[in-house]
Amino acid sequence: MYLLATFQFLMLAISLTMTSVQGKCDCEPKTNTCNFVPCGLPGSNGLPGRDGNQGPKGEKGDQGQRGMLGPPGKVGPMGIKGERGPQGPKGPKGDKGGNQELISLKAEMTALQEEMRMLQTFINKYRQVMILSGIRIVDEKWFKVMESEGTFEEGKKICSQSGAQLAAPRNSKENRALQQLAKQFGKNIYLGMSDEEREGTFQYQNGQTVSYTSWASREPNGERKENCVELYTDGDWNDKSCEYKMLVVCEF
Ligand SMILES: [Ca+2]
Ligand SMILES: [Ca+2]
Repeated sequence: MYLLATFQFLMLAISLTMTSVQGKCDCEPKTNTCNFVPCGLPGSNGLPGRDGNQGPKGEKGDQGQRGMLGPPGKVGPMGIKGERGPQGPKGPKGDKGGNQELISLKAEMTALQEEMRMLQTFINKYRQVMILSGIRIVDEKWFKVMESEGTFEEGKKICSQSGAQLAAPRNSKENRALQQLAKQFGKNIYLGMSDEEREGTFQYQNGQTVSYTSWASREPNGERKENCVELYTDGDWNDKSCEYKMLVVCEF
């Protein structure tokens, strides 16, 4: 027992001595030696460790800077029409026109008078040409010589084909126009009327009773033998047989 205790005491002393020497080791880089225990080469880095646990939530950061202005949006629907605003104040009275306006007005009148003169000249020439062509105008009615000769029935047909009818004066003015045509062409004219349906009662082609007449003295006198009417070159009328050849004049 005594030996064993001595031996353990010695080992403990040695162990304490070596621990003390290692704590004072002074390694030199060039020789990697020390006085008592040689130093080893440094080992390589180990593998990265596992991710740690999630840290606590941080504090709220500061407000960021304002962003750039975005593009304009779509046009919205039209709004409701607003109420009419109050009438504005009356404006100042305008300046009185000068002589220039009067001069301009006179120039326009002069130009207009010249145009009217030229138009009247044109109308006179046109009327002369129409007269020479056998045309007479009374108000809105036109009389035109269509053929130099024709019976009453032939005359009615000729006028009808042109959308017109045999001339039948309704007043002295129209009768005078037909008289001028008869005189111009030197021939009597069959008028658009007859008493064929009812002796003694003359009617226009549309069936209406004649309202204006210009009978010559002692006319009409033909009774059943004379049912048509001719206009003399002096404008007087005579009941006449319908089979003669006379100037054919239509009214439009
Ligand atoms: Ca008769
Ligand atoms: Ca007669």
